Amino acid sequence: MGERPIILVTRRLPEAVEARLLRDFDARLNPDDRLLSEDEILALAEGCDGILTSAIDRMPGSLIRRLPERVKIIATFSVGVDHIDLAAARARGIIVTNTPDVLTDATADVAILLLLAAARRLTEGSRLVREGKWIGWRPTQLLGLGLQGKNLGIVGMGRIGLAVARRARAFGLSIHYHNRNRLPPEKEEGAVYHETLETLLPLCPFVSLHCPLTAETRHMINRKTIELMPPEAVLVNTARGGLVDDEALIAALKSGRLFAAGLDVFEGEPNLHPGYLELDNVVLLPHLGSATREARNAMGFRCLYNLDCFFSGRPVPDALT
Ligand code: 8YV
Repeated sequence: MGERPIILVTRRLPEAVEARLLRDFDARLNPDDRLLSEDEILALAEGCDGILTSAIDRMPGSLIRRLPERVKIIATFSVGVDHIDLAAARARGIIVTNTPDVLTDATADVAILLLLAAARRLTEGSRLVREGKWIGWRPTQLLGLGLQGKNLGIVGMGRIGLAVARRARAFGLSIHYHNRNRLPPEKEEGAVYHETLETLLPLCPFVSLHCPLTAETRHMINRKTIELMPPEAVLVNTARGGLVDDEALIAALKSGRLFAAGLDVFEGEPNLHPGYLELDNVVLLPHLGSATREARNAMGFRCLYNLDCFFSGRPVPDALT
């Protein structure tokens, strides 16, 4: 076997994934799992053939343009690629790959988890018990919202949106969706398509976000669009924090205009807007969408498969550039 490709791995990965990396590549690991600065990434990428990165390592054009000539592939341990300037990578002839499919179920599960938790006031109930303030069952205690017979609006009907729709039907929800393009009927399975958010939102007491973060979708949930939602609606976000204008959402949760929200992602995470911490009607998770053993292993192996294909001259399945 010839020289093994040298791969910079920006974050600590599941054990089995790192073992395979060390077996098949000359891998530069990050055992302390320290978040690397752009300058550190540049310095460590010296002499590397590829980078295995993650969604919290920002790769703007200014970084990509300065990467050593030798770097030819960036495999990101995520399905989202808003942290990478794809145009800059394309211009440099660098292949960027992501990890679709393998985290679909895990992320859809968390969307449903948050939907139920927000609708049924998990934060308040859990706090009552943990703080020893629960004095007993009462017929009117912490009443939440039922799902049966209501509409769920799914914004972004890709793999994860579809998986959420499948789960939501089991809870008696009817599906409405907004997507760049309408899906073929066999994929819609009865879901109602809306060309715009403006027609979707007024019909949906529950809304779940599943679209990528782009210049067009940034702050799509804002003061104006929240006003379109029915009174006391519930918003779930497992996609990207930047889709939501935090100030607007916090104001709506505070005033009771929205009943609750379930959030797994935040603009500027891990530094979320402090206003969320003061609210009882929001369920907060630390970006756990894909955090199952199964999904994280599969994401790692998907990155490795892309690297294998690239370095052995085969077509790269998840190439985006
Ligand atoms: C990842 C995600 O766990 O894949 C994505 O886009 O947001 C999460 O599932 C996270 O981004 C780590 O890279």
